[in-house]
Amino acid sequence: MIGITLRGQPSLRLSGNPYLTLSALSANLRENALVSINQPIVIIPTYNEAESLRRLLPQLLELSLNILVVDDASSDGTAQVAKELGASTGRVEILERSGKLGLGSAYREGFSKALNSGFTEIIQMDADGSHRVVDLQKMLPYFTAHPEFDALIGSRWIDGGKVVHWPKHREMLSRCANFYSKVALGLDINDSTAGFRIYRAQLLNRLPLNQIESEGYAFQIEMTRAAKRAGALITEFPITFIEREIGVSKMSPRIVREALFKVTKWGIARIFGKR
Ligand SMILES: Nc1nc2c(ncn2[C@@H]2O[C@H](COP(=O)(O)OP(=O)(O)OP(=O)(O)O)[C@@H](O)[C@H]2O)c(=O)[nH]1
Ligand SMILES: [Mg+2]
Repeated sequence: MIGITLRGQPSLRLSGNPYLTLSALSANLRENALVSINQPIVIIPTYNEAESLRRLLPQLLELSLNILVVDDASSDGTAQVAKELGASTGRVEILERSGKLGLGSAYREGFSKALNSGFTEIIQMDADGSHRVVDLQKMLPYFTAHPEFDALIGSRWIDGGKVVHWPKHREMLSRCANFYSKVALGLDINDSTAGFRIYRAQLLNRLPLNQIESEGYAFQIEMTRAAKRAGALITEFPITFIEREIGVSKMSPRIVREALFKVTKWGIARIFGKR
């Protein structure tokens, strides 16, 4: 356990991350003096989400949390917007990558950075406004009050959950994909493709993150599967998911094919008892 006092800030206490080094912590503190690892961190992957981020970041910054934007060289100035909005707060960090490397790899890098910095509650959230801050305000206290859960999934497909402004075919696609994953993989989760989640660092530290290789929806399913295989207790919390109003979806037929192919492959492996 490490205690550090910084410019009159309360002592930052750190425990439970075997990979944390003092130099990683001090680098983090140098970069961002107001970051407190006692607060959760929200990882937001972005690709051309400047306008959406202008709406989302100010709302998130109303809460006591830190933000890591993982931007893949967006051409619309997303990283610049994140820098501008976060500059005065000291609670927004931007990981700028060289090109569009995929959602899965953005989260893998974001997780690794958050874990190395010693954060204990790590949130995943889309930038496009589909995931509401008002839902996060309910999810976080619930998760904190229930330490028995290793992860929480903001779910559209349980009682109380819903989607707004989705065309019927998107709803059918999501419902079918989730039903197929549930049955084929025995996941016991109704929304394993959801990207609105909270993980405890203890769980992420136990997962073989460098072996998770999916990039789109399949990434969320693969993380759910890996967490279950690691014995995680996962709870689903009802959310209202809003179809994006601005920007362009990065969902593509290739991403749907990846999920279908991988779930089938994992399902067959499960039947034949392979790891
Ligand atoms: N860094 C990074 N972020 C990405 C990439 N692809 C998507 N994202 C971000 O991941 C989040 C989810 O992407 P969306 O395009 O909204 O995809 P989706 O939510 O699955 O699909 P829709 O329901 O159509 O919006 C958004 O914040 C995107 O900007 C990528 O290759 N790299
Ligand atoms: Mg979206």
